Amino acid sequence: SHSSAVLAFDMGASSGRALLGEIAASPDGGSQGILKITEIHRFANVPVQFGEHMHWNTPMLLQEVKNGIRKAFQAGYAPVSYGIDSWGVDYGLIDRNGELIGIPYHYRDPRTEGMVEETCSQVGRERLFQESGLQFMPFNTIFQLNAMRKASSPMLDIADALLLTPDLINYFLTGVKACEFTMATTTQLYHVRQRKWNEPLIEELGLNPSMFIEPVEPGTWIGNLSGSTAKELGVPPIRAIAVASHDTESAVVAVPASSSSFAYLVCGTWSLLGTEMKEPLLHPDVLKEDFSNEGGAFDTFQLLKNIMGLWILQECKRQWDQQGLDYGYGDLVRLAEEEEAFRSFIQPDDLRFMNPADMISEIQTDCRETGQPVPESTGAMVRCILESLAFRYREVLESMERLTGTRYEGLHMVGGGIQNELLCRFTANALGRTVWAGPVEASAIGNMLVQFIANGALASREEGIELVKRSFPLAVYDPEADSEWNAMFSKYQAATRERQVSG
Ligand code: LFR
Repeated sequence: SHSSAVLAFDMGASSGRALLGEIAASPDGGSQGILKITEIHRFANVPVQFGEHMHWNTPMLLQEVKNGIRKAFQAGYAPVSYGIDSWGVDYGLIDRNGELIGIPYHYRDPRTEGMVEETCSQVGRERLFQESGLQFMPFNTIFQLNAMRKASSPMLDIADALLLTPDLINYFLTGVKACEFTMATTTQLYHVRQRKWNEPLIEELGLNPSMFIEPVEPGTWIGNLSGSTAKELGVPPIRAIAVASHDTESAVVAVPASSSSFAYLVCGTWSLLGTEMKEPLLHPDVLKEDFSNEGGAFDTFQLLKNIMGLWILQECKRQWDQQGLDYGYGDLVRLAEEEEAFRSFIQPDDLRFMNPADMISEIQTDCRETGQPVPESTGAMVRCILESLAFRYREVLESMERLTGTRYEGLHMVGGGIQNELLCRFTANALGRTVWAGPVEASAIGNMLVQFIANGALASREEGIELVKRSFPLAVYDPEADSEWNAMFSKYQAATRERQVSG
């Protein structure tokens, strides 16, 4: 029978999943289909420390993607294609015999310390912004590669190709070396106005321009599972589609907005707050406010800002888990609700929270240094993190409104982080605007939509959005009347004013 099912792999910094997507008949007998998603496989993604350096467990990631493909067929599904999206910026280097060189580094590896300053003094900060359009995150590919070069890494000498994470996994499944556009723009080595790799910059940094492969648009059919992969897994050689392989961009595809100008927050390990544009916005204020113009699907650019996000809470939870305190996220939220409100705040984007050895002490030290009450209990800690994030969202949304000259009615929140209902409620209150939350699996759904279009099962992005709206109900959070949130925003700002943020 004819199948239009697709398999989406969404790899996040803490877990990965394989979801099967099918356009199915509507249960109420309506004539229009709905998107049915089924979880096929889920796996933890735990970084590995090798001596001083932090790496991804890339062999495990490849294996788990294979397991996902095999399990889909074993469960009786027949996806015609698969696509992979993941976090940005990270890469594997391939030698001239086609083999992986070393173990891909994790973007939180400390070797990039000081590299933003060093690289900027070498090539110029304004120029770097004007050409790449990106926010200065210390882990951008440019800074990782410059750190390797400054260390005279012999790996660079033998590198023949650079493959960003989804392209790297695709290569070992298909034998095809490709480079997907949205991911390419996260490197800071892509020239956003010329729409090609920034060769002069690459050369000035002493890197080999021939490592960089010509990017393809999201929705490109890059090849099929190789004969050996298909045989290993006992599956047919299904199509490999380059989706919007940067997870943030896949998530944006699935935002169920009803106008073309909307504000969104992609909420996972990171919080990406942004809005969609036709062209990159390269005004000096965008550099000053340190926003990104990231390449998106369907010929868009996404003006957005990276906010440290739920990483801070994930790290605290990891410590509580290690202490044997068996809290689920539900427990943490309940403890936070019992605590006094607006006691102490952190600036989530302070680089001290990027990868501290002990997140709990880092927060406590920060509160002590800023003369605020120190959160001691678990609930107080969670409350401090969630309130601070919500106020940070307000700060960033307002700065985005100044940049675009647009007022946004509310905020679309998507991604795994919206399962934290307290965060959604706090956000609505902090903004004093409506929050529409959903879908949770935005990245996987955006990944599927791009595959459906590539395979001819959907005609357009607009059809895809309508499908999402019919299939996934939104949770609506309206700001509470007469809340103290508005008055407390200035307290947050006073407490965090002195703090250093990225860039
Ligand atoms: C979110 C994300 C962000 C990127 C960060 C690190 O998952 O992809 O967009 O800045 O991870 O790669």
